Amino acid sequence: MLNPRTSRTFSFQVKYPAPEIGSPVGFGLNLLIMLIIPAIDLRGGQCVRLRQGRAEEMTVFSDDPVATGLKWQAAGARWLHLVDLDGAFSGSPKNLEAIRKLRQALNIPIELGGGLRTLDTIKAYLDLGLDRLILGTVVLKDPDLAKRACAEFPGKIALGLDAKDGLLAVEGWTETSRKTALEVAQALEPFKPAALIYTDISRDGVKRGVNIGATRALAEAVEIPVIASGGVSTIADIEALLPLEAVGVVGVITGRALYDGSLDLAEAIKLAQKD
Ligand code: AMZ
Repeated sequence: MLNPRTSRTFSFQVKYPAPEIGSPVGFGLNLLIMLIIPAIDLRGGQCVRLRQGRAEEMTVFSDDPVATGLKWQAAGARWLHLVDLDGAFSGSPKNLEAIRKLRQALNIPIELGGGLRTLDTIKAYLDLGLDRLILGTVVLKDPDLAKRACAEFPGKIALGLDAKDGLLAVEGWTETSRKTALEVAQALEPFKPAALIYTDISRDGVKRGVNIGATRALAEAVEIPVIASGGVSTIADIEALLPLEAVGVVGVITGRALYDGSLDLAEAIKLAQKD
């Protein structure tokens, strides 16, 4: 039997791309599917990973974001998570050329965050063909703008809730606020953001395992689909997250583990598509 949360999750997941006939992501019933979403973080046009978001602890994994994106797409990814790190640190979009090229080269949907701080920028990136935009800093610093964006672009705005010791961080994670992910998510829930992307900063880029407890607590407290992020290291982390699909965790973002090979994307996708 489908429970309401599962069907909500399901309709969210099958929206893009149209499921192929015979695919395990077809309109069959009772499938529990979690999206495994590969991440590309851009700095100076290159694919990089930071440790716990610190700009000075950066590893360059590739100078060819399009090749990287095509690789994840070929491995079966159904979404790409893209972060304009220069944008997040500076407060306005950078890396436009790389983002444009990725959008042109890939046919899977792309979500983008980093430096999206005005309605005009949001509109410009949607016009570029990006499928979902992630708002971080403005959610805390200008919640009215975040609410307007959710209302004006239904289904297109995700909230990036990035927590350091339980409190949300903004401005490239260089500033910590006094608010928790839970209270901010509940305050914006009436404006129907498409998803909450919850990152435990202390785990991001250090492969310590996902913060299952905090991710579950957030998903249980709201009706908005939740995507977990930060800490994935091996297939065991994916396995540990799968039960959270029942409470509305619809996906997990992974970066460093894919780049260094400790997680195989195709294998993780296969595991997450089992019914
Ligand atoms: O790694 C970091 N220091 C970092 C990062 N990955 N800082 C911000 N971000 C990401 C957030 C979200 O996707 O996870 O940038 C986006 C938020 O950007 P902004 O400009 O809206 O705060």
